[in-house]
Amino acid sequence: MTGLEVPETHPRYESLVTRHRIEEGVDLGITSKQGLIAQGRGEAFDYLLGEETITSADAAERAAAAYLLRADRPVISVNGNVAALAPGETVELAAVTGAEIEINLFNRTDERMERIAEHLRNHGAETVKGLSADGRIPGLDHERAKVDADGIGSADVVLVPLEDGDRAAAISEMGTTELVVDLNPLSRSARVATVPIVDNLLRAVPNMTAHARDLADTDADTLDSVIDDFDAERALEDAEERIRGARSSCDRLT
Ligand code: PTJ
Repeated sequence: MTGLEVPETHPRYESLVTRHRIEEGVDLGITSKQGLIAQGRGEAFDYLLGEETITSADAAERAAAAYLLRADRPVISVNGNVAALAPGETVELAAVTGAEIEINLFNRTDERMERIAEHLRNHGAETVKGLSADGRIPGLDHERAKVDADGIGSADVVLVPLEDGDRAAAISEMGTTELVVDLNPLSRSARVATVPIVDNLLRAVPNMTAHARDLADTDADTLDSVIDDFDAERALEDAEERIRGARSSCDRLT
């Protein structure tokens, strides 16, 4: 269900669905207007990547799934773009990996926090963290630093899709293992991440869930070897190479 009158055969179908969801998110008061700009930036990178999950991103998604399954206190951070683009998919990933969901906003207002929490509950979330905001990420100004002490504040692994570079760096400084979804392999968020996932959130979240399902019954040693085999530096280089040689991957897009 997209509410969008575009045939699925359209070469830019996924991109048009994404734009539509973000637009709806703004109308619903869950996505910020800056979220539209962030989406545009992401879309440009996605175009250059060929609007598909490249092999190294798939490996990153598998490693991220392994990290979430191995964690004692995993948390998935949700902002206004994530809530608009993949609410049900995020709830599903949390359920499969045993992660908490926490709303963590760059442009934080009580009204947006409440609306996003309601939106996530409507998509099946039982518990949504972020509203008590009794913890702080050190080194950030007040609003952006607010987290739940028993959520991101004490998590060992955090998945932060579409994070702003400053906060991604501050979370990583806390010693938290950070899994970042960002289509820009040059962004600070991607570069400070333990696992940079250079892929569209719309593809990355369901693919992480599929990997988590596949890995759910494997032993700790197998999960550790998935984690150890992943090379973050190589994944970033691979995405950059793909972007630099974009002409062939873009040929089929209009
Ligand atoms: O809802 P809020 O208030 O927390 O604000 C959220 C945004 C995203 C507006 C805020 O965090 C922000 O301004 O982020 P930036 O600094 O623009 O960074 C967003 C990054 O996400 C950019 O590097 C984009 O390339 C990337 N991006 C955008 N859309 C997607 C994406 N990455 C993956 N999938 C996308 N759909």
